[in-house]
Amino acid sequence: MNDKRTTHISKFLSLVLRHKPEEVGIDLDEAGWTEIDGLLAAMARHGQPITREELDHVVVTSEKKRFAISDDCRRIRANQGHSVEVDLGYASAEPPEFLYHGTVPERIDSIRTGGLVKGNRHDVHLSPDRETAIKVATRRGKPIILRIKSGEMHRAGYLFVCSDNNVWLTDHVPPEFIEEN
Ligand code: HQG
Repeated sequence: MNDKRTTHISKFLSLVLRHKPEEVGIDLDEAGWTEIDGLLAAMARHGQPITREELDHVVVTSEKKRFAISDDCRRIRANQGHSVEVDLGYASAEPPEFLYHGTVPERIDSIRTGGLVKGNRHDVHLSPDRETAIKVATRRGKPIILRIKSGEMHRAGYLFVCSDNNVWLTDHVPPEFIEEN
């Protein structure tokens, strides 16, 4: 399968598994899972036919491991990034002393005032290293990398979880925990 088709399928799966399951008329359970057979049938009905092999290829080759397939191989979900209400069931965890967030110049004034907010997604997304944060920000423009005092936040009682694809999630990062450098 060529890269263009892989990316197209990945984007469509992100859409239905994170944001708009109703786009193809599927349901996600409370943890975000849906039956793969039902998903494939629904995609075919809505003019986006893909095979199980193509789906598996997208899941396995996703550099960011965006999707997970259940142990019995019958269900799929997005590992993070949802805007629909789901409880992914990740246990809260102790973050490293620092995490990183990549943003762009247009956003920085508002971040200085209000901190990092989750916007449409469930959580604020933080990266374990600067390189990943640069990649995230470059999707939107010239990257500005913020260093987050996640250890200090954790000690102050803020909760963090780490998704299966190593994205750190938290509810809000107040400005006093953000370093610009
Ligand atoms: C910004 C990708 C103004 C924030 C990546 C970002 C990531 C504010 C944007 C994942 C703000 C939100 C998430 C404030 C935050 N005022 N702007 N107070 N607080 N922002 O896409 O972190 O491809 O929802 O800096 O790899 O960019 O989806 O979040 O620019 O892990 O798998 O508001 O998306 O993964 O944008 O990216 P997003 P993000 P996927």
